[in-house]
Parts: sequence; structure tokens; C-alpha cells
Amino acid sequence: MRSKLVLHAVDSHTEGMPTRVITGGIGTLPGATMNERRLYVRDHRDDIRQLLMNEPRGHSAMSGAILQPPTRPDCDWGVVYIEVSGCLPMCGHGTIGVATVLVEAGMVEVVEPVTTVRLDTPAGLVVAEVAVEGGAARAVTLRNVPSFAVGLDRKATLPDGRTVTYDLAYGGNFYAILPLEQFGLPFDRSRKDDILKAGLSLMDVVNAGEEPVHPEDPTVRGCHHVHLFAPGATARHSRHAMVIHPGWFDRSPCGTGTSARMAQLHARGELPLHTEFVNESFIGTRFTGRLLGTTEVAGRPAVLPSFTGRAWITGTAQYLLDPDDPFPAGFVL
Ligand code: PYC
Repeated sequence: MRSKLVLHAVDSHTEGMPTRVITGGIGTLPGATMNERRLYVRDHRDDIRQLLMNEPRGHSAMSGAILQPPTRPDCDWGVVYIEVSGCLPMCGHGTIGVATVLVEAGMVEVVEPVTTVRLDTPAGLVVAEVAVEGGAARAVTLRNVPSFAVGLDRKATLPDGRTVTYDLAYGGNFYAILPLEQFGLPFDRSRKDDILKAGLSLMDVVNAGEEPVHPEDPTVRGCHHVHLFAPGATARHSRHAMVIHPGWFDRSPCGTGTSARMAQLHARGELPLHTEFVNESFIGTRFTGRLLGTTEVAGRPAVLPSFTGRAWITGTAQYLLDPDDPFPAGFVL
């Protein structure tokens, strides 16, 4: 076997959504903060992301996380998220996968019944409380970054002339949130292509108009996620299809999306603090969230979200790159 590199991975899935956790082979990336390391991968090492996420090693809805030494003294590990769509500032399902791998691979000191792992993410500190039983990670509760509503009842006119009303919120990424029925579509996986097309058309309009920018970090910008909630969704239990750039659905209930949704519901006066919110994915898997408190982000009201989900390890691998491989960056079909 010949290879230009050897990347060690523990593969997992969080409520159906893959996280390929890269445990070795990359080394410490340049950057004084985890966000600088995210930008370094985006600008200088996109080859690694593409190799690991694209076909034939990945697929069109692939997601992963590169483990790093932390850049801040109050954290155990750092994480740079990689996806088919790029490098996210924060990823909830990915963090649940990372915390599960760290515990089950013995990469943190494991304490039963709860192991606390403090993670340095590009979006800020995220604390994972892992429920551990007999060495197995049973569930992970994350305390996510401060989340906030950016705007309620915004209007967007789509290329087909339809005008829709949506809310925009941040939960580690920016989310446009609206009922799927505004597109005249049923919440039915057999209509996934139409649902995807509808979400992507709104995403384009949102970014072409007032592209959202994080008030404390201008490198965190753009709406790449559209949360289409199903008929019958309430502020206690909601089902949704999450459309993600450049054209795929989250299989998990989406942790940063759950955080943004809770911030949006709170801004609407529909979700009080310390109240359970069950968020269900397009494939029927669930995260259970709650808001732990309020805060401010650059002077605007924000909330402190938390959510719980489960992950399972699916394999271990060493990913190689043969010097003669005609697709060193993989491909997208
Ligand atoms: O769980 O935050 C999340 C997420 C973002 C994109 C896919 N999953």
C-alpha cells in the first residue's frame, strides 16, 4: 500500500447523521483560536476536507470533525468541523459524536455517571455532559453557544414569484425558519426533491438580500440552513426538514438548528426558560432541548440553549491517498 497521508478516524452517527471524527494524522493546525484554525482549513487545507467528505470516501451528506489541542486553557479538546458544505463554526450533532468518541475511545478521563468534556469550538465554548454507563456513552447533553433571533416575520420573494414569511435566528449557524406549508408541500420524504429545491431557493434570496453576519465575528456569516417545520409543530414538539447548502438534509434533528429554533420560539414568547422542547428530524429521530438562561450578544437579547441526543460508533478507519489516485479531492456527483 502506498499513501501520501494516513488519516485516523473513528466514524459515528448521531441520531442518523454521520460524524467522521479525525483522531490523528493532521497535527496541530496553525491558528491562535479555533476559529482561526477553521479559517486555515477553509483557505489552505480544503484538500483534507474534500478528501474526507466527498465521494468515494464520503458522500453528499457527509460530516466530520478534526480533533485539535485546545487553544484556550479552560478546554479539554478543540474541534474543527468539516462537511460537504464547508467548515461550520459549530455543529451540534458533530459535537455529540465527538464527545461520544472521546469517552468511548478513552481520550478523556471517564467518570461515571457523567463525564464533562469542555470543547473549544470555532463558535466558542461548548460543554458536553456525557451520561456514561459501564464505559458506554448513553447520551450527550450540550450547553451550546449563546443563540439569538435576528429577525421575525421577514419577507422573501422567490424566483417563482411566491412571497414567504420567515424568521431568522442564530444557534451556532444562521437559520431561516418557516412552516413548510408556505411552499404548498407536504411533510413527506417522497417529496424530498421538491422540499430541497424550495429551501435552497429561499437560502439564495436570504443571502442575496441581507446576508446575516454574526455581530461579534464577521467571519461567521451567511444563511446555509433552512428549517422547514411540519404542520402541527408546536413550541413543545416540532418536526422539520432541514435543508442545507449545497443540497442535502440533516439526518439528525440538528443541534445548532434546535438552538436557533428555541431562540426563535423564545423571541416569539412561545418557549419559556427551563421548558422541554422536542425537535424531530426528517427521519424521525429526536433531540430534547431546553433554554437554561438569558444573556446578551453584542447588546442584543440572547438565550443559553442546551439539548440532548445520542451517538453510536460505527467504525474505525485509516483513510489513505494513493499518489496515483485520480481523485485526490474526491468528487461530488
Ligand atoms: O447538528 O448543528 C448540527 C448540524 C449542522 C449541520 C448539520 N448538523
